[in-house]
Amino acid sequence: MTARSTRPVELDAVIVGAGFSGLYMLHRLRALGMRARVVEAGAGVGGTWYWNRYPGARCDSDSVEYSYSFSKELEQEWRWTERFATQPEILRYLEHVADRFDLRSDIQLATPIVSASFDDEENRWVLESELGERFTATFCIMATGCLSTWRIPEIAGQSTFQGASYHTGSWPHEGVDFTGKRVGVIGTGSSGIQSIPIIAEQAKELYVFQRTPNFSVPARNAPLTEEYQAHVRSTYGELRAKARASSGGLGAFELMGAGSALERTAAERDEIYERAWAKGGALFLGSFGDLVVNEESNKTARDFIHRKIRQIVRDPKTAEALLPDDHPLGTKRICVDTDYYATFNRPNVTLVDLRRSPISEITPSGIKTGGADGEEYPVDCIVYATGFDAMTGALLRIDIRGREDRALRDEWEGGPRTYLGLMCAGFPNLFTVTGPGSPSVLSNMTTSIEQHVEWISDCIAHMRAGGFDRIEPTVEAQDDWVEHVNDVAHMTLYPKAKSWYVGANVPGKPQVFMPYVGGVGAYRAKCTEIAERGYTGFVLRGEERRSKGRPRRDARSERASRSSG
Ligand code: FAD
Ligand code: N01
Repeated sequence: MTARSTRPVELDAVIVGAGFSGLYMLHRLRALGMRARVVEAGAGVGGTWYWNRYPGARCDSDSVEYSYSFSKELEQEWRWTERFATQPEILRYLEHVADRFDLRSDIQLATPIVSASFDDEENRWVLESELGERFTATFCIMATGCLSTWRIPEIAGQSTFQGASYHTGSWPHEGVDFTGKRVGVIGTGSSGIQSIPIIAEQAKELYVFQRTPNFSVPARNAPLTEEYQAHVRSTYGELRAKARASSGGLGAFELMGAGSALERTAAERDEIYERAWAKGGALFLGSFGDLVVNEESNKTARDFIHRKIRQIVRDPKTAEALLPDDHPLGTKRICVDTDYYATFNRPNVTLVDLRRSPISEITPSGIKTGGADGEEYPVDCIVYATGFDAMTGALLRIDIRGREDRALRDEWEGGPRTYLGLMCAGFPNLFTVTGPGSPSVLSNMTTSIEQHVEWISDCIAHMRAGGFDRIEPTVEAQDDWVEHVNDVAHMTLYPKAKSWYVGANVPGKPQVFMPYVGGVGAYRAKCTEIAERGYTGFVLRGEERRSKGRPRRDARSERASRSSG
């Protein structure tokens, strides 16, 4: 019997995705006594950390902050070993969370969802998997990830290549040994920059195909001492509270130089940049308060990094080719590396500058640049570090149909439209965790994920207590929010870069700045206020049932009564 002919699985809520978002969502909905199930395409839990197993993969938010805060016990029990945890360590953590909170029995793996349609009459979502298995539920929560749809660009001749090809976002579980191999890495974003130094140590020959140079700062990764860990454990509450109120979702974030970089002398500025460079990590962007809003200030940081690259890279031609110059610092995700620039001093590493001569084709035995008289680089393996169809990719791969059979793909033809990044008009009871229009990828994502998951589960609790069976934003509220997201973005330098934040990395994708740049603290306050005022901008259905005598608890009392892990 095929899966298609079986009866649908009936649930109160279906959650798509088993990463940080989906795991916590399941925990919260179970605490409300709901029948909930996670469906996940992968064969394991962990999301990003299940798929991205490339050499050097690790987080660049400090591990102690790149973690859940909802369970004090979990916080106290878990020991992170390094400032920036490796992929295997983060995956172990998420597997531990799945076990510790006994989540696995409600997680169905290897189940890629291909469609989700709203049945207006029944007030239920009907999801279908690739194998034809169906799930129906009142609530559907997309925890499908902002960076989960990896993409390989189309290049002529690709299918003729005789060697092995890999994408960083879908790395073989058994690992890849590059010893003695000639390797070509295409792409120099965060994934390329993390993996290149390690591949270079193994490979006989490494060619790095760079189209656009990126800004990278040293990670200064190090083991975490017992004293530091004990200090964090004893002050975790404070750290998390700061993270929730902060702009970027990190409690330890401190502006090194208050005010504008332009208010300092060149020597004072450099002293602060040197300190930030020595401290390591993406917090370099916090050297001054105006780096992402003032182009002249930004140029001072750019010039500092240019000087560093020229100091580190011995061959002047290679150093010049590595200098990022087409976008202000920070307007593409700043990269964090260990020995990236120094890797170009190795005799087995060659930088191929695609701005001088683009890739023309992939041949059976290598990568060719330029025209007919171009150069061919012979390789045994190709590593595509070419990124993701970010933020909307995973959602639009699913054929999502709302009321009156309207397709999300059509509604978002000109770019994503959401209210708060949480819901879309015309798609009742469908929630998105870290959807476009929320701070998401501009923040430490665990802080933003927890906030979204808690808001969604509080909203569902409010509905259940109040006898509401449907929630949907109004078109007006959504339009205002989309306009606000856009206005705030244009107060910054972010839209100046051809980044994946605006969809510029995917041919044909509408170019709209997708995340909300207004900051985690301000955004959180807005979401809370909306809920406390009875979900302004949303329409809740079921008032008539409430007025027939069912008790209604307001959002504030719901939140007070919610249980935590
Ligand atoms: P994901 O972890 O992406 O999980 C989504 C899951 O949904 C995936 O497992 C996917 O298979 C599943 N899914 C998607 N579509 C379907 C479907 N149709 N059917 C079934 N299942 C589906 N963020 C930070 O804040 N700090 C960092 O240091 C950091 N480092 C990163 C490093 C890398 C290499 C990458 C790629 C991202 C990094 N991020 C970082 C962002 C990271 O994606 C988030 O921090 C976080 O892991 C997202 O969790 P999630 O559960 O929302 O999504
Ligand atoms: O992807 P990217 P990523 N020919 O899109 C190049 C998170 N992350 O996987 O800039 C040649 O940044 C492309 O060139 P260009 C983090 O949020 C975090 O590296 O378009 N080159 C670019 O160099 C990050 O931002 C960590 O000109 C082509 C590269 O491929 C996000 O995930 C680690 C090409 C893609 O870079 C994505 O990072 C890893 C072509 N046809 C990921 N097409 C941490 O450290 C694309 N490129 C926390």
